Amino acid sequence: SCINIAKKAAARAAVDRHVKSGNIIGIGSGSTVVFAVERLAERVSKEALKVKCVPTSFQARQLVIQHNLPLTDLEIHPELDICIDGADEVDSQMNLIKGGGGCLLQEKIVASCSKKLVIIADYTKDSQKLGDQYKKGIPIEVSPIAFVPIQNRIQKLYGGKVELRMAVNKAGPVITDSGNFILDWREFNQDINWNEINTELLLMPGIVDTGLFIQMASISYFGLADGSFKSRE
Ligand code: DER
Repeated sequence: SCINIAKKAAARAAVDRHVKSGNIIGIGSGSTVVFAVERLAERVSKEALKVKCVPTSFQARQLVIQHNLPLTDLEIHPELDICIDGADEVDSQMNLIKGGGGCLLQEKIVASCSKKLVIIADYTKDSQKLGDQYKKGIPIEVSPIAFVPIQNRIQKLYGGKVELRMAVNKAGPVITDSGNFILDWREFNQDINWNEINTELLLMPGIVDTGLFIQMASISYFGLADGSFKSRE
């Protein structure tokens, strides 16, 4: 599909331009990073690259293991050279909205330990990942006991709608890899200062982290349906 062609183009550009032998690499979560891990495995076998991978989720860990890539973690390698991850939106200031796949907490932790965060995303007419739409809402990871008071407080303070993310193939809410719930905050008034909001949200007891990655990304690669890509930094 043209979306996968676009994802693959972004993923290959990131891996080919930024990964070198000896790198400790953060592996993001979601569908686009699958193409990055495939390209990484290709390069490791073709060029005998020496790399080690720190996963950002159970999904990412399975991906690394399935591609026979060396696995490590933040206890052994607390400083990474690069983290390659997807995003739901990249705005004009290179701030990210992440968490569409519910992995934002470990993604943000691993990204914060990396010298460089490289974002890969598809840029097709129906993916709408670039620009200041904030259409998909902001995911917020919360402690399960606190989700109702936090829902009420966000709606009261900032407006919009805050919904508990329900699972599809399991009864009840999505439970993250860290055992928390995800709230999706939508329909807020557009022109708010995301940096300020993010700081205020992180001060709320019970909020573990947000899907707002403010000024963390170094460069973003957007793949196009024709297999080409463009980058933003
Ligand atoms: O959950 C996440 O943050 C993922 O990285 C997500 O934002 C990107 O997933 P995709 O590559 O499947 O669009």
